[in-house]
Amino acid sequence: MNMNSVEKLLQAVKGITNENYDYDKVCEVRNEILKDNWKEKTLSDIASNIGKFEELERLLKNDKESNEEKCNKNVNIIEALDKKTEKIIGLNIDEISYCGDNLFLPKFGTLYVIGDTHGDAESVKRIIKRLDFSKKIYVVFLGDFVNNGLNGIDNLITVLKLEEQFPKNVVLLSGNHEFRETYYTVLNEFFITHWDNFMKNPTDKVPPNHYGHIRLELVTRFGFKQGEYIYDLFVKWGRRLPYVAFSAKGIMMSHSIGLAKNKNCISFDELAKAKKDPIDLEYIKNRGYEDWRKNCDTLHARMVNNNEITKSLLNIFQNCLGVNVFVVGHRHYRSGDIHKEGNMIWTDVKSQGRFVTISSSHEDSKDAGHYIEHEYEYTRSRKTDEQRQGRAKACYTIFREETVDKIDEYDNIRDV
Ligand SMILES: [Mn+2]
Repeated sequence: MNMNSVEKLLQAVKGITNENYDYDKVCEVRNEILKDNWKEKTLSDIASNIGKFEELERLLKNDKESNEEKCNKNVNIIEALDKKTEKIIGLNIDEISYCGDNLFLPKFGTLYVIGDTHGDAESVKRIIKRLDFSKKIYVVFLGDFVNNGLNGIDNLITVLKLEEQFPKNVVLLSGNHEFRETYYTVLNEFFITHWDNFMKNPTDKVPPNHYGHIRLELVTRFGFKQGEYIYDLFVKWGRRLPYVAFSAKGIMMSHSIGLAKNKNCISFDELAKAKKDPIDLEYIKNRGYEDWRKNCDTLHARMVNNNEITKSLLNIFQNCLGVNVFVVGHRHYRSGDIHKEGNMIWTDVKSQGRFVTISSSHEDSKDAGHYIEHEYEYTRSRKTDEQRQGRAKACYTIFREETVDKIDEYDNIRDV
């Protein structure tokens, strides 16, 4: 968005409070701004972005080839695991193995898990600087690479380049943001959800200019046609990504954890096929992202969107798959909390436990925008409420031992 547009929006929203908030007025300005920004740009307009356009196009296309190659060749791992009683701890592999929508990591080597980064390329680069690829390490990103933060394009380029450079060490999982969203939901999030959140908990930052969306970002930086072309590549890439990683150390890593209603067991095979489920694909295509996120009861939809992780849900995964500890993203404002049991009412926050929620975007990063600050602040502002206590800061996790049976605040959690 250029300065002129930002100024126009600021003018329009100036003086708006909870009492006189007028959605139609904001929409009117929104439409004017979009009209200005979304007209076809000439090549000279996008000259400064042309290197990035080509780079992102190449990375998203290359990943297609390598992903298709990687998957499907290890299906026998899943058959063997589903038959074993010890499950994941008994897995004996010496390299990353992709099986359908799952992937498996060896027991030996240090494992780094990075949570939601939401367009925050700066925080991602800060973490990458601390990784020593001359040692045997594995790096797992838990998805949600774009939206809300301000630099989704650079964030995608950064993680895709890292994966390209170190394919034997780096894995990218999908979250609930690696999907096609209609302009309706994009704008709804941009102008309504964030605005409402801001009004409930105002800070000195101006909200509409401090949230990004990858579809708007691509169109604004590359022009409408080129932006939509990359968006299409991005959406296809998101659908191909695996979404659950298991380490033979005994760790399960995923954007969130969930099961369809009335389900009380799970297998590696079901997890491996969930993103190819035609019902899931049709639902998102016909009903749209928002409806899919809230109402679709497929395994995949629940696995990446669920916000209610309970003790009994974790017990199902522990008993059926042999997982000891769980690392998830998605719940940004609970970042850094380690739970002994795993419970939506969050009464069991401990310094040691089997379940941790991590978000890896630092609120002071220039690419983080206003979103993450707001998310973390939500937890901190409720320090008097026992159920709302927690670290609520950007972090990632490290697991060094061959077998992991708990997560420890001091051994495993690092600040970004
Ligand atoms: Mn998420």
